[in-house]
Formats: sequence, structure tokens, C-alpha cells
Amino acid sequence: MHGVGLAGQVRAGQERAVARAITVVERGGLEAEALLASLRGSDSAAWRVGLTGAPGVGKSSLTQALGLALREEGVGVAVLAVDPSSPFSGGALLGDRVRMPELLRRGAFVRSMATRGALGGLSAAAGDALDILDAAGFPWVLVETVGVGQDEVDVASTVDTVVVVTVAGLGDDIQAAKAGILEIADIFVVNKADRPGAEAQVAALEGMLELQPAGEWRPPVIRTSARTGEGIAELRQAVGLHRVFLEADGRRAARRHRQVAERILRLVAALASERVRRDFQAMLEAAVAAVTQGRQDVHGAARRLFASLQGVGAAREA
Ligand SMILES: Nc1nc2c(ncn2[C@@H]2O[C@H](COP(=O)(O)OP(=O)(O)OP(=O)(O)O)[C@@H](O)[C@H]2O)c(=O)[nH]1
Ligand SMILES: [Mg+2]
Repeated sequence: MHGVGLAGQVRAGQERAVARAITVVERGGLEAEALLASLRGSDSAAWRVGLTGAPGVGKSSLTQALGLALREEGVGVAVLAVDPSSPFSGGALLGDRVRMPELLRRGAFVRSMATRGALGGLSAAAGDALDILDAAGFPWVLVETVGVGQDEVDVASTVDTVVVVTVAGLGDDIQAAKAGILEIADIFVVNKADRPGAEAQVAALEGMLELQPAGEWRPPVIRTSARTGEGIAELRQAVGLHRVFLEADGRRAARRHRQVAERILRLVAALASERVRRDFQAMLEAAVAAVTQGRQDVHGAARRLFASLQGVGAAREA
């Protein structure tokens, strides 16, 4: 256990300590919990921008370009690349060095993570890593998440500004967007605009947005090319505008409030199922038997099991 010493070094912004701390939360367990406990209350100067989208659309290239634009302004930048597809963070770590070389040269902190082992899975670990980067005092944190699954939606929903990256001619992309990513987008990007079809993709996205109920914030659709640099300034500007929007009228505080509630609920759910697996296996087996033998459906079985857990809890407290 080096929780307290490490926490101090993280708060002092020492990058090696930050990297080590992220490794600790990737592993999860008591050491991670002790570290996070001693970092509590560091909240929260960082503005967190999430870039998400299907594999290969150019998230890393755009993250680097946006990061470089911010470095040009002289502000500190940390990048967290969250990769659910690669099971070993060791491999991902190696990838850091080649992933965003220019950004590294310009003094940004770049780190990737990939784990499912910790309580609450990848999105919980990513949330913890973001807390560490917050505590370390980075004013801007860019989070790249690969893919379009629930993990990505969960990770994306722990940031302040969600950028959904698409490319021309990827019909599947829009399908995937419908599966949940669309609702969480604050900014849409059509990347690889140096290739044909970008205009049609912009029009398709604009069309989809028109079908959405009009909200207070209308997500802009921005054409970019990480290759030529087209649209990067506009993306930087859009992120700034979204920040101004959220910072007004307590919207950011409300969003953070929802995010913290979500994180707590996910952890409670993880703790509850862990507990059932560990200590109430017989009850679980009985519930499974009830369903497979047709005496109960899964909903009824879950409610009954949950109710008896509450009974056990009450009996223990009494
Ligand atoms: N023509 C063109 N190619 C691009 C552009 N942006 C990225 N690429 C290329 O697209 C490929 C994938 O780019 P990445 O930035 O690695 O994409 P990604 O979305 O991070 O990929 P994963 O992390 O693997 O999902 C690379 O070969 C890039 O050079 C662009 O604007 N135009
Ligand atoms: Mg990438």
C-alpha cells in the first residue's frame, strides 16, 4: 500500500505518479479504493471531452489534433484512451508511445487503459482514472473511447462534452448512433472530409437532428479532416461554446450530479451482484431452478431474491 504518498504525488501533478495511480485503479480492489479515498474532494477543474465512435473513424487522430490546438493555447492536456477491446493494459501502454507521438512531444500526458476486472467494469475504472486526472490538476482531459457499446455510452456519459465522430459512407455508423450514442452527443463530427461523401453525411446527420425534439443545445455537425487540419479550429470552438453553455445556469453542476448518482448506482449494482454470487449462491441456485423448472419467470425470481436479501440485511442490522 502506498496510497497516501501516491495521492500526494498525484495532487502535485507528478506524471509518473499519475500513470502509476491509473494502473492502481485499473487493477481495482482495496488499494484502489484507499487511493481514491485519499484523493477525494479534489473535484474538479478539468473540462472533460469524450471522443467516441466506430473503430477507425479517426478518433485518435482527432484527439491528437484537438489536444495540439489546446497545447497551442498553452493549457495542460491529458488524454485517456479507453479501449475495451484489448484485454491487457500492458499492450495498450506500449501503444501510448506510438498512438499520439506529436501530442506527447508537445508535453501532453497520454495514457490508455483497458480492463474489465475491477468492480463495475471498464466504465467504473475509467471514471476513477478521470478522478485521478482531475486531482492531478489537468485543465483539459480528452477521453477516447472505441466502439459503440454500452461501455462506451457509460464512459461517454461521465464527461462534460461528448463528441461523436463519424465518417462518410459508414451507414452502420448511423445505425450504431441510433443505439444510444445519438442521444448523448453534444457535438457531431464528420471526419475524413478530405474524402468524398462528407457533405451527404453532414446532411444525413442534420436530418436526423431535425427529427429530435428541440432542446436547449442543438449539437453542431462539424466537418473535419485530421489529415489536412480542416475543421479542427471549428471543433475547438464548438467545444468552447458547449462549455460556456453548460457552465451557465448551473447546468454543469446538474450534469455532474446526475453522473455521480449514476456512478454510485452502478457500483451498488455491482456490489449487490458480487455479494449474491459470493454469499447467497444457494439462493441464486434456487432462483435459477425456479425459472428453469417453469415455476417463476426471471423478473419474479429477481424480485423475490432481492426481497429476501433485504430481509437478511434487516435481520443483521437488528
Ligand atoms: N483521409 C483521412 N484519413 C484519416 C483522417 N483521420 C484519420 N485518418 C486515418 O484513419 C486511420 C484511423 O485513424 P485513427 O485516428 O487511428 O482512428 P481511431 O478512430 O482512433 O481508430 P481506433 O482507435 O482503432 O478505433 C488512420 O490510418 C488515420 O491516418 C482524415 O481526416 N482523413
Ligand atoms: Mg484510436
